Amino acid sequence: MIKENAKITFEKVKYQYDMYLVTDEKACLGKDFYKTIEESIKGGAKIVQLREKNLSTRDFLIRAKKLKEICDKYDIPLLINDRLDIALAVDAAGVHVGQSDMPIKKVKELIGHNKIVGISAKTVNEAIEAQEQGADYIGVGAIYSTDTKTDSDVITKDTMMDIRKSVYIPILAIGGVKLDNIEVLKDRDVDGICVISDILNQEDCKKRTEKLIEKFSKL
Ligand code: TZP
Ligand code: MG
Repeated sequence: MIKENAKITFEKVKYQYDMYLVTDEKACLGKDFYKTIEESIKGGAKIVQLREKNLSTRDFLIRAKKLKEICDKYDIPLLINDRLDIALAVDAAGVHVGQSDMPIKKVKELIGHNKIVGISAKTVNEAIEAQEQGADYIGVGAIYSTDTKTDSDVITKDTMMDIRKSVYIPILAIGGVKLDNIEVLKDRDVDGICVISDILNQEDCKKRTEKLIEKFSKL
């Protein structure tokens, strides 16, 4: 049993969360969806979450399959937002859930403990509970209000710092994170940034991803 757990831990430590790209076709502003994501991966995105709010199950599956091929080509994990069934169908690296989605414990039971399961949290209690349930990372935000997700409340710096002090698993800043405001994360001791529009909106997504990584690494 110990050996098995050790293997799982070993497999997971290879994952890095510093530059976490979340997809949104609208944010690609008409550019080819797959090429845009691939450019960001070339620029250094270390993990991709396929987040689709308006696709039919059939189209979501097609998109997930294609994106999985791209992620496999670069040997980076693909996570699926919310839809455990889609993640299982394409053998994705894991799932990202929200507070009202399937609880982490249940997701892990179903998908397997060697997969990545992340969750969004806004409070210390949510973060502690996520860690207790076995979350592999926590997305914390919104840092700024964002047109990409208009119903996401902004959290304060104090809340972010309190969450940081309360959990040891990686915490990632999400919501309105941009190249020209990333300094705000200084001292917050976050392990990574989750970005949609500030990457996907760009003409040169590769360069933008590189710049974000460089600036984040110097905070
Ligand atoms: N969860 C909280 S804010 C957000 C999500 C999915 C959207 C982030 O998008 P952007 O464009 O990087 O602000
Ligand atoms: Mg959700």
